[in-house]
Amino acid sequence: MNDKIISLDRHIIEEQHRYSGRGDFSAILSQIVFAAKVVAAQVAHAGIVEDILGKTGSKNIQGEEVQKLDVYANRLFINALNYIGKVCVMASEEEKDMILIPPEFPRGDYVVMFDPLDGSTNIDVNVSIGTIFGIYRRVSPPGGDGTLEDCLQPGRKLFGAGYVIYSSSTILVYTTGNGVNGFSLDPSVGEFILSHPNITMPRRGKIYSTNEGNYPYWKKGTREYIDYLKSDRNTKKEPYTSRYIGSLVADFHRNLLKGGIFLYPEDTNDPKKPTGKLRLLYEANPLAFIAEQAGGYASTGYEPILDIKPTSLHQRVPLIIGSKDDVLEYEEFAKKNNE
Ligand code: AHM
Ligand code: MG
Repeated sequence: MNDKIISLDRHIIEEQHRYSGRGDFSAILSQIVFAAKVVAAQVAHAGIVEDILGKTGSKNIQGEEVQKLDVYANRLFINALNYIGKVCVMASEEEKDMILIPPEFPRGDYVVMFDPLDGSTNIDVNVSIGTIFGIYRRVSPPGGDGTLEDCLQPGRKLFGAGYVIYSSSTILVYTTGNGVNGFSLDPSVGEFILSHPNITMPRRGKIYSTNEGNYPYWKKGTREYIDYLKSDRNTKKEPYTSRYIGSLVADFHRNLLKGGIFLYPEDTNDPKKPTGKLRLLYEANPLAFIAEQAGGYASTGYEPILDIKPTSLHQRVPLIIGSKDDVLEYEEFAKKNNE
């Protein structure tokens, strides 16, 4: 038996020596891990507990209001982070406005952005879903409430980022700018254990992941790029493999480990998605930071995701992310034929 198991707690403490030593980030991450464990347990139950998948407002067997899983996860992350005195403001894909710390709790130096349960259309059908988070240092003066300026920092300023996948096993992947590591939840001990040390993304993959039903709405450059991947004209001289789960975290995780490119480009003819679907603050930025840390790359097709200066909390961006050479090649198509 292996008696040198590296738990997530140990890894966090070892990382902490590298950047500050105050333990603020470690405390935040521990709370995220706690909330993720509760979500993982709920997801595991979701198939068998009556009504947990039901609409918000329905009643459970005790006559209590039942929360939809994504609404529940959102509250869980907020309540796990708002009292610890390390965070000054949060923002969530599920909340219209930024989330201030209640008056009774102290304000800290960090800002947390999260998508509590991504891939919501997959909840009801037992397909992998996930949580995504990004952590910044505040730019507003210490002590007071966090501000919108704290929330609207470019991804380049991220201090740490990660995601959790709730799937056949629960896996947490995170980085603090010193490489990317993955941990699997061992349900027998209730701890995340280092299972994927120092993850690096292959320079080029052979998988593409996109909702190809949107093909008619894409710009010419994107259509030509996908045609190219499916042909023998590409660098591999054979068609790429298509894999699309429809949960960003799960599609990204597969491509992170195996190599590949994920695309949610802008839809020129669809007024609902003129700048893509995915959110810059909660989805694109944290995953772009992880991708770059693993040797990959994320782009809108025209500029690196991490360089965008956000202008609003729920801003959407085209997201092309994955193996570096694949994403760079997409940029050539996008820039040449951007109609
Ligand atoms: P959500 O935040 O409402 O769950 O939407 C985000 C999800 C991503 O996980 C996924 O990549 C994308 O939406 C799939 O969209 P589509 O169904 O248009 O292919
Ligand atoms: Mg989402």
